[in-house]
Amino acid sequence: MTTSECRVCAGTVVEFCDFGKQPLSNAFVRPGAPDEEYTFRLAVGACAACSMVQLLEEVPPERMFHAGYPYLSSGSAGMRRHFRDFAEHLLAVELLADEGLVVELGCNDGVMLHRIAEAGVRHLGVEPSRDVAERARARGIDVWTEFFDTDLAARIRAERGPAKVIYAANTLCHIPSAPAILDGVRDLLAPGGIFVFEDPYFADIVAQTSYDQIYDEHFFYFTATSVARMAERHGLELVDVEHLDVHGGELRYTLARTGERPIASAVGEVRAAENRTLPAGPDELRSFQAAVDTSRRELVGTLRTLHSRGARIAGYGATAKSSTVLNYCEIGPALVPFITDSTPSKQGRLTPGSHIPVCPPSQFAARAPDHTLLLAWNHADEIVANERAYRAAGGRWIRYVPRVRVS
Ligand code: DWN
Ligand code: SAH
Ligand code: ZN
Repeated sequence: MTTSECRVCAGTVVEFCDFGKQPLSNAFVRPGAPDEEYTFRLAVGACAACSMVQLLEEVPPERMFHAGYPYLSSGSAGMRRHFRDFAEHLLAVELLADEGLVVELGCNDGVMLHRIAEAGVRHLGVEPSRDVAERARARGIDVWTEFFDTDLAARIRAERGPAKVIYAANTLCHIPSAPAILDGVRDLLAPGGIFVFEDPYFADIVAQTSYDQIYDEHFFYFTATSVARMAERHGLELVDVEHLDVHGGELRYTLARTGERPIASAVGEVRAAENRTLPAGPDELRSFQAAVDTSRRELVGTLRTLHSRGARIAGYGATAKSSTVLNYCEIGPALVPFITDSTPSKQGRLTPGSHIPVCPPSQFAARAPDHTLLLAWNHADEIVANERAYRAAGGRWIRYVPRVRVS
C-alpha cells in the first residue's frame, strides 16, 4: 500500500485498490515483433483531506494522446445522440441570440461541436490527438491541436475573447493538472458563463464494481463532493449536477464563477446521497478491492468452464476499459482468440498487454462464436440490438457489470 500527494489539495492520497503493472489502454500493438510495451503501476487512492479519488501514478499525457490516438467518439449511435442532444440544449438555452463563444476541450472527432458549427455559432475545439482532430476539421470545425492548459486558456481569450460555454466530456478526468486548469477555465469564462463537464461517476463505479473504468487515461474519479471542494479552491462553484446513463453512469457538472449563478437543488441532493452511501475514506474503500477480486474470480471461472467445454469465445469492443479487465484477469488469446471492433485503426492490431487480435465486424459474423464477452458493456443496448441475428442463432453474451452473467 502506498501514498502520493493529492493533485487537488496537496494532502495525502491513500491507496485502496491496486491492479499491478498495466500497459496503456489505447496502445494497440502491431503484430509481428512488438516493441516492448510501456507499463506503469495502476493503483487508485483517495485523499484523506479533500476526498478526491485519483491514480497514484500518472502517465505523461503525450504518451497517451498523440497523432495515432485511436478512439473515435462518433463510433456509437448512442453517443452521437447524446452529444447532439447536448448541443441542441446549448443552442436552445445558453446561446440564444448570442454571439457567445463555445470552447470544447477534448472535442475528438467533433461529435458534439459539428452541430454547434452547423448552427453558425462561434466555437473552438482543443484536441491534442492529431488524427481525431483532423476528422473534426474535415467536418468544418475549428480545432487547435494542443493540450489545454492555463497558457492556452489565456491565448484563446486573447485571440477569440471570453467563452460563454466551456465543455469537456470525458476529458477533465484525463488531465492530472485539472486543478490548475480550472484557473484557466475561470479566466476564460465570460461573465455568467459556465464550464460543463461530464465524467464517469465514482459512486456508480463502486455500486457496480465497474473497475474497468480504472485505467491510465482516467486519472480522477469524481464525485459531486470532491468536485465542489476542488472548484471552491479556484474561485468556481458547483451550481448544477445531473446524472447521465452513458458510459456506465456519469455525472454532468456545471461550474460558474463563485456567486454568478444560482445553485440548483440537485447539488445538495446528490452531495447528501454521497454522504449517506459512499464509503467515507480510503479505509472504508478497501472493500472495493475485495469486490473487484470476486468479480475477477467469477469472470475467469466462467470463461475457463466454457472453454473447457469446447465453447468458442470472442470479445466485442476493444475498449480502453477492457485493457484493465483483460490484463488484470490475465485473459489472452488462448481463452478469447479475437475481439471485434468497428474502429479502423484498432483493426489488425493486438490489444495492449493481452495481445488478442482485433478484427473488423465482418469477422464476427463469419466466425460465429458460441459466447461473446461484451467488453463494450456500456453500449449493450445498441450492440445487442444490432446483433439480433447472433443471439437468434444461439449465440450468448457474457457480461461482467454489475455481475458476471451469461444470457
Ligand atoms: O473516456 C474515454 C471514453 C469516452 O472513450 C476514453 N478514455 C477512451 C474511450 O473509452 P472506451 O474505449 O472504453 O470507450 P467505449 O465508447 O466504450 O468504446 C467502445 C468501443 O467499441 C469502440 O472501440 C468502438 C467499439 N464498438 C463496436 O465495435 N461496435 C462500439 C459499438 C457501439 C459497436 O456497435
Ligand atoms: N470528448 C470525447 C473524447 C473523450 S476521449 C468523448 O466524450 O467521447 C479524451 C479526449 O481528450 C481525447 O481525444 C484526448 O486527445 C483529449 N485530451 C487529453 N488531454 C487533453 C487536454 N489537456 N486538453 C484537451 N484535450 C485533451
Ligand atoms: Zn486532496
